[in-house]
Amino acid sequence: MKICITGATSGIGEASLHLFAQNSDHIIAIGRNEAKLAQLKLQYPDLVTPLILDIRDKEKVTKTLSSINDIDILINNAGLALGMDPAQKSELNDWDIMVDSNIKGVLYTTHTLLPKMVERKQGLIINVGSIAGTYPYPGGHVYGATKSFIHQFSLNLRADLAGTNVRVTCLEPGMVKTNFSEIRYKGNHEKANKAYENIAYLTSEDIAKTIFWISTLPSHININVLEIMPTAQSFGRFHYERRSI
Ligand code: 8X3
Repeated sequence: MKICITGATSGIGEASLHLFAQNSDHIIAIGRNEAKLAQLKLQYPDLVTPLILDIRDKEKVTKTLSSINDIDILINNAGLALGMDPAQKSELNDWDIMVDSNIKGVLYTTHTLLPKMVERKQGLIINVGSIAGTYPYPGGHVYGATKSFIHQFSLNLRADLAGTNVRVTCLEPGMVKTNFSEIRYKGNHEKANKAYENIAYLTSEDIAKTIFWISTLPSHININVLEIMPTAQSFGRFHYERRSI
């Protein structure tokens, strides 16, 4: 099979790449980290095709991917959260970057590759969403909203793809230890590490195994949405402002 993975140079994307490579699948590995892509190519010379690509670059993404006609699985994994301040204190530029990566990047890859999947009457798109797209939390504002978009976009794709044999899954992980927090807290190691302190978090490999499992399902099965959390992560109560009324 031929798998296209965005954000293939770290975290869930990289762990997925390793699993598919161990299965002798061919992988189009998309990322911005040239050195890491070169290392992955060195590790799997016959299986990995590295593409140095920023998924926010509409022209480059559409131009580069339009020449590839035989992708079986597209894993829209690249994305990020920036900042944890409340919306009213956050940076507008961070909002732009999250929208451009988490939403527009997914649109560019999907829009380019989807017609070819429909033509071939086969294909699977796995969009990596997040529990933050369903459950609000302080500081989640635009990050969570971009993942709500991914949730609904995935379901709407399913509606349009009826009868095409092309499948779409939105995979929505909770806390996974990757460089996610390092990026969210903009390099503040202390805050990033604290996020995972004494928590039996999910690992990239846990999610990669789930992605791989979805890819092995027979073509008559479509997982629409799959939410997955560490057992140690759960829900909180509502916040109430108490004052004399
Ligand atoms: C991130 C999940 O729980 O860290 O996608 O907000 S969580």
